[in-house]
Amino acid sequence: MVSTGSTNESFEYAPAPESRGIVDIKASYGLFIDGKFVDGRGEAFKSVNPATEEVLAEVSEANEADVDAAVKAARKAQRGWARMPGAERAKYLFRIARIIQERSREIAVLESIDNGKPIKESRDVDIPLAAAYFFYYAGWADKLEYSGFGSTPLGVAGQVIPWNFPFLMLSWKIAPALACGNTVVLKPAETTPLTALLFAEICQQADLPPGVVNILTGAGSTGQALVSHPDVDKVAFTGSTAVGRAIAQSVAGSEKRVTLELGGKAANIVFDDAPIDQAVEGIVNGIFFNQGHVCCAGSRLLVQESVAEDVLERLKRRMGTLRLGDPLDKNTDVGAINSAAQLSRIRELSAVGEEEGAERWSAPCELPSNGFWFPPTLFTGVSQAHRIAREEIFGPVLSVLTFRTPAEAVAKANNSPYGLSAGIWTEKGSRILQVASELRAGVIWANTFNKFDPTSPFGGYKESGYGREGGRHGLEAYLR
Ligand code: TAP
Repeated sequence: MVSTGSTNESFEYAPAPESRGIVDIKASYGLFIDGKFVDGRGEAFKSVNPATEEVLAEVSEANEADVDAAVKAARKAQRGWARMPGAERAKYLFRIARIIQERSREIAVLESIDNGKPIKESRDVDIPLAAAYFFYYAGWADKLEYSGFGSTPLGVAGQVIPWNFPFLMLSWKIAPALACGNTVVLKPAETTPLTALLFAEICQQADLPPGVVNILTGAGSTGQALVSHPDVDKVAFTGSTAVGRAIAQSVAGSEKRVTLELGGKAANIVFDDAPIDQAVEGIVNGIFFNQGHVCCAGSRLLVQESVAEDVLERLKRRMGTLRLGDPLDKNTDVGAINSAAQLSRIRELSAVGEEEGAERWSAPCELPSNGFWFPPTLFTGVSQAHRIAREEIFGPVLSVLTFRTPAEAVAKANNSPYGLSAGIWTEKGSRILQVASELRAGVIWANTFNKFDPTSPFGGYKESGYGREGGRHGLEAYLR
């Protein structure tokens, strides 16, 4: 039995783990090039379950020669893929979407094992959304001339994705690229390669022509070799601002087209007329969903001074009821931190917060002895100059600041090098429109947070990158 550490009450509940019997994790995996699995020429690396530190599998690392082979396969396949009538390409995308739905439990369990995220999130959010992106872009494949961006594909896309939403990010990248007639070489993150390799099997199952999708596992050097390969026409990257900047420099002066989806430090703004209990749910969802490993996480709470005490009291009470533990347990709200390296980054920045004079409060929950864990945490007494208010922590850590007027809220929200997303909580529709028009953020939610939809474009301003993914706008990145 597991107990929650509520501040007011504690109760026990029976574990309800999802069976991992549905997944078949192989001892070792090769690279997926030209429709086949082949051994990589680099050194193999291990993928680890972050909740237990169990080694799951040995995975091939692609070196430069492997990258070259994958790009050649994608180039060879591209002409035929682009010439295929859009309605035929759509059939493949629809087929992939349906297979994702059919195998959704298997993909969700594998994602939770490899990534550490709660099964209720991979099962109810990541995988259904991934299927939805394939369905949505399948619908565009034969209607590109109505997109407003032409209908000529760019060619071969080199795509590099992070570890926080491995399967969902893959779908954001691959679905629009294929719909537009491009072929792809995709590199998943080193710590979460397994669902991308399962996707390679799905491509085989869907009879996708060889070379249309190639999956190269590996570390940063594989990603670097991919984005700097001279025969790649388009680079699509999601990850940190530092790596995004390096990529932008490396492709500058070439004809490659680039989209960068980078970090964020979203303000979640709560006005005094907001329904407080709903806002508290939104704050919790904003920062503790996926352990805060979310580029658009509401990591800065801006709360109006007159209700700050009430909001914080209710927020702490709610945080005390969050269940942290086994990602495969259907009751779990907060899973494992994805890697030891990420855990030490979260610990380091949290220690800086305390050194800078902010006050730390963590939910009183028991942390498992194995694996990588960090309790849901908030900092009060945070000022705008503090590093915890400026830098992306990318973990379950919330910085709380207060404001008195809407103008001050907007000024504080915009006082960030990032501009990816924001949340507004108020009863007044006019205030939502006014504040939203003044915020420099690519995505703004009102009285909700972290809602995604394939029809809606997503992307940032400033150091959060450029280009949009999703919706009709997402086609622009893959058409000439
Ligand atoms: P990064 O270290 O930037 O890694 C992202 C991907 O790039 C990984 O596959 C990584 O490989 C690869 N990579 C590393 N160095 C590279 C290089 N020099 N050239 C090409 N590829 C390289 O970020 P992360 O730690 O995985 O992810 C967290 C960051 O991503 C956060 O800042 C977060 O905000 C951002 N993020 C943004 C979004 C959007 S949509 N804006 C979405 C998700 C995440 P390895 O895994 O082997 O290092």
